[in-house]
Amino acid sequence: MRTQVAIIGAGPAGLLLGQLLHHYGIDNVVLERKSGEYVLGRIRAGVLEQGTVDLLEEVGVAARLHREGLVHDGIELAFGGARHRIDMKTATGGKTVTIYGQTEVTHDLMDARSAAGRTTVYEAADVTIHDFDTDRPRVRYTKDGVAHDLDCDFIAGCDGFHGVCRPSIPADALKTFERVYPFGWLGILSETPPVSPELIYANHERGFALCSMRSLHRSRYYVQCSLDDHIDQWPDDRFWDELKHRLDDEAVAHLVTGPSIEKSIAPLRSFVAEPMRFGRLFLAGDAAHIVPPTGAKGLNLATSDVHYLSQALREFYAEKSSAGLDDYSRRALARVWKAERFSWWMTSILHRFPDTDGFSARIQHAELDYLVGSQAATTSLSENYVGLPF
Ligand code: RFL
Ligand code: PHB
Repeated sequence: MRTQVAIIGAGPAGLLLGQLLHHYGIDNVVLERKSGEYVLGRIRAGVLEQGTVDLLEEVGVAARLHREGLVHDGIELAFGGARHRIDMKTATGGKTVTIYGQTEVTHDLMDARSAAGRTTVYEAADVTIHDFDTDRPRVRYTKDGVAHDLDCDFIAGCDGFHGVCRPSIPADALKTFERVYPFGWLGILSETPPVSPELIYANHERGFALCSMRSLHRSRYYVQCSLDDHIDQWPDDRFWDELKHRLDDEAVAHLVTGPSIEKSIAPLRSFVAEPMRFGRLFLAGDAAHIVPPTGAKGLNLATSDVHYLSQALREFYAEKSSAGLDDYSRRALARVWKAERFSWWMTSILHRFPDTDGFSARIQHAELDYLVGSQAATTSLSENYVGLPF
């Protein structure tokens, strides 16, 4: 088989890149290790920046998002027993975020890809990438026990943090930067109405908590937990009790509890690999960088990466210019590092760290108090949360 761009990974980065390239008339094949159902079963992001929504619109996959997504104008910060609203729409001159699950985005992109008639190989095993330091890269994989070769012009490594593309780059050609946080997030999904119309980010002496949602009848809640915790130690009752401890009285009075339909623990990490290109291999999304989820930036960064990459590939095919490809890593990383900074900062002001003492707890409170009291600080938080321009 031959294609112009071989895309490894059918997460949001790979599928959106495939759709953008299709839109520009560039042939592409997506290879995914798991089944389509497995990919759709992963409960992950929920907050889409305006730029992400715009890009989905550009490729014609935003109809259901506009029908079912919830537009949020702000968030609430809870600390010291009270809640404070951050009016992001006013602070940013009209920008908002949309609550629409990553699962739904993936679903819509899968449907669009089938409709476009582009090839996706699910359950592609043993994917390996070759000769990407030449003009004739090649991908090998096995499907149903049969080995296949895919020749291509470029390889897009959209295969997430644990994928095969980044580790295939010679170690001395990559520089990596990492912070591993000493806690995780325990998350549950439940068929209950959200406790409040907007997301609540809570700083509490027992640890961080987040009240999010997927719709008006489906809630997503998180509590900071220990890295040693196992979900078996967290029956639903214990989860709801812990969440109530970390919320203000009014939220507790409104909280509707119910059985969890999904429960998982995610570790928190910051990670960046530089550069995001080696020869004709380009990394995008979690394959190149990870942010802790506190800033709701992971999926949105995957989106901005593939926006830059699709533009560069379009320029290459339409104008025979490599300028965009040569500038891809620099351009993407400039935005990545700003989101890394924001996500690290949100994590640091909202969580309880093992060395959080009276001094650092008061510094956190002072920072949160300043955030809700100063227009300048509110604007800074808001413009990062709704998403910096592409
Ligand atoms: P993905 O989604 O991991 O997709 C990579 C795909 O590659 C496949 N793959 C391979 N395929 C073939 N061969 C191989 N050798 C392969 N190895 C891997 C995988 O099976 C997979 O299908 O990466 P992508 O596309 O870069 O997308 C990134 C996002 O998924 C991620 O950044 C976000 O989910 C992060 N995130 C959030 N981001 C936001 O923007 N807003 C949020 O509100 C938000 N909340 C979250 C989050 C992530 C979370 N977890 C679980 C880490 C909340 C949580 C709890
Ligand atoms: C989510 O709804 O899963 C979610 C929302 C906001 C975040 C992280 C996760 O910051």
